[in-house]
Amino acid sequence: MDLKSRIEQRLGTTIDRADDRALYYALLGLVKEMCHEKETVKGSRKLYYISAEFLIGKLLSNNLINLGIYDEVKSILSQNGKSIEAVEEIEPEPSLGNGGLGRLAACFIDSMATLGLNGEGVGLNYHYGLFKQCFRDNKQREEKNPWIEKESWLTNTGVHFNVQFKDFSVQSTLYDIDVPGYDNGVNKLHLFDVDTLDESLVGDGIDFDKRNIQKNLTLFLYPDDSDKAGQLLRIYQQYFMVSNAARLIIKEMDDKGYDIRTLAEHVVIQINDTHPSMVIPEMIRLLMERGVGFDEAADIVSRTCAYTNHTILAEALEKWPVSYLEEVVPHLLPIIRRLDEKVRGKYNDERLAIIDSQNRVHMAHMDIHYGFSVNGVAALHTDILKNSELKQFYDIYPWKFNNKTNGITFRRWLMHCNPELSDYITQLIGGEWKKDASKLSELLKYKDDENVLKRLIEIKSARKAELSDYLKRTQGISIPADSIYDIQVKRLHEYKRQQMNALYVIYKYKEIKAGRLPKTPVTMIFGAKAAPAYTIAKDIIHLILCLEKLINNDPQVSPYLKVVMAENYNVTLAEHLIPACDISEQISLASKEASGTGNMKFMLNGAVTLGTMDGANVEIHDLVGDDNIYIFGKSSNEVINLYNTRGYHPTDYYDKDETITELVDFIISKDMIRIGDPENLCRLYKEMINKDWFMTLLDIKEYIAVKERMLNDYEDRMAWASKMLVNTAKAGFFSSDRTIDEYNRDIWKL
Ligand code: 26V
Repeated sequence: MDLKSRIEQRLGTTIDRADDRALYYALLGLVKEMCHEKETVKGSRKLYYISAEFLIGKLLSNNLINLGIYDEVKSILSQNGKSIEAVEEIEPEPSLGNGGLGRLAACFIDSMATLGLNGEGVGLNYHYGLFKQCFRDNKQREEKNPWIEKESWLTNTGVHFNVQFKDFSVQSTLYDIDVPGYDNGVNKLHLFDVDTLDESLVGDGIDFDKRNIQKNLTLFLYPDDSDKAGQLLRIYQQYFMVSNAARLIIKEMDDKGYDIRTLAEHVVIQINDTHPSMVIPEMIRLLMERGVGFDEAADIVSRTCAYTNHTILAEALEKWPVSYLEEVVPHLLPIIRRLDEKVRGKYNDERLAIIDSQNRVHMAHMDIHYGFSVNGVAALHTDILKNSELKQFYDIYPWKFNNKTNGITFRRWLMHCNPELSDYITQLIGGEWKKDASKLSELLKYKDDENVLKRLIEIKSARKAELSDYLKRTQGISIPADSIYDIQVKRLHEYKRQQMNALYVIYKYKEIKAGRLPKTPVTMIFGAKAAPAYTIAKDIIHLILCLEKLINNDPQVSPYLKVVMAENYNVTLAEHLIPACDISEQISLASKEASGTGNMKFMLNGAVTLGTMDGANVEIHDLVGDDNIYIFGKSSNEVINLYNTRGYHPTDYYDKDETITELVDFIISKDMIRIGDPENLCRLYKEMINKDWFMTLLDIKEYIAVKERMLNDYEDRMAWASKMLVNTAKAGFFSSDRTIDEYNRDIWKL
């Protein structure tokens, strides 16, 4: 049967008579059916990528692309007066991740399937995801984000496990989501759910009884853990995830008739940050239940598990109190204690211990001792792990450490989100880049070709017009399509320094007030969710929203400067923002951003980076060269030194530099207090001059100067377009196909 008939059969009517919702469900069903018709990727060795987050985004269009039927479906719809974009908008976006770490996991499963590797994701099926962000009174409010409908991408597998906690047990159900590779077979994402979940537990906003584990276990990703009940719930979730994962792995070993002692030959477990670390003691425990002795079990598991580190921020490195683990999973404690004793027997160094002197379990330490690989996610990040953060481990296990610079899937982040650019690239250099991204470098021969450069500018302008329409339609926000789009979108965190960008906004506002007008108007776009209990992050959102009100309502300034904080930044919004961007803000304090992956998406779509020498920015700089990126700020070594010597004092900058004093004082100026909440604004002001832990004031002057130079350079349109082209041409290295190929070559060996 042809595609059109298959769609209409599912609709029970003709396409022209169906509404967008009916079309969405028909296509959803069809894609699932086609995935089941496809070959599943097989092999005798299998990778299980365990992750608390899979920020998969909407799946319809991407699956159509990967199945190779996107263009055909699009044209069938349009021949019948329907648009694929309108159908896409019906799909709810699951918010099963926070940011980079979760989105990376999603890119990775796409690449594994595309490369035909036998690797699958394992995680949790959170019904309400992270949260939906709403703005009220210039502040963030959190609401639940339901995404599971009667018909969805989830398939109930009928697989159940019983998971035992201290005082009770719960039953799980495994749901699968198909992951079709681009022009290849289909893998699975496995999401476990608890059978006794009760959605009605959630009251106003995202409040619920954190103690009712049977009913709340898979309601939310990262429930507020600012109190003990929240932290215990995190441990319940983590154990539920890894116990199910370990059971599934053993079941699949059994089904294939493999001896459990050969686990390491047939299985690799990639531990995505420390959230799944309890899989180590849990797997040892399950092996011991099957009669394997402790030492042998520990050895088998050590040859099976590999750990990825995604951050050096101390507060993000998980250390669970022994007493909490006793409350939730007492049966793991004897094993964790023996693992710790083994280490202590070998090394007389407190810094290497698993259980520290304050009776806390260092999850990362357990991963490093009892895993065979430790990797960072960008060259600089891995160097910092080796030379400072984890130096004591690198000294004893140098062979375990390796770098895997992150990547992104070009199917979603170019072919899907920017089809016009994607098609134009194919027109210029052929379509091989879709399977071998390094081929994008062939674009370099057009670096000085005026016709090509003009076309790139046209495509960028079209994306800006589209974004402007989209924001108007979905959020009621107006932005001028003919301005410079300067975009910073990512989780809100002080180290990412959205507050520094806000100080630039203040600077620009004052400049315009003083009559120094930009040649081309500038639109500053922000998007960011703050963790519900992260006070300063929420204060920064408040600051930006107040600046937005002040500036957009000022008739003297708004023709030249617009500020927009887009609500509920998520994958879908990113797909609209990134192709339209001119200036990509990657301004974290050097040494703090492990990699960043937004930086890669922007670059691929022809934005020029304004950034510090941090994370993967360093590698972007190496690739594109000084002329095609704008770098500023202190180096990671200088920053690490400042921390070690306690050498940074914000008052040194605030008191001694008049410009800085004025910018910071503006936060609590009469104009701002009139719009905003004095409590939030004053707290942020004080934080900035007294603490400023992430050194905003250290780099602010250079940041402003370099951004001004960048805006100036934008005026030479041909020179700028050439920078755009070089960025796209050099982005091939950041394909997640390359990253996954390296994981497989060095770690998984599937
Ligand atoms: C977690 C937490 C949790 C407690 C409060 C503060 C805090 C701050 C940061 C984190 C980060 C957790 C790990 C993470 O998401 N890392 C991100 O991983 C991306 C993929 O490798 C990488 O591109 C980002 O640079 C890195 O921040």
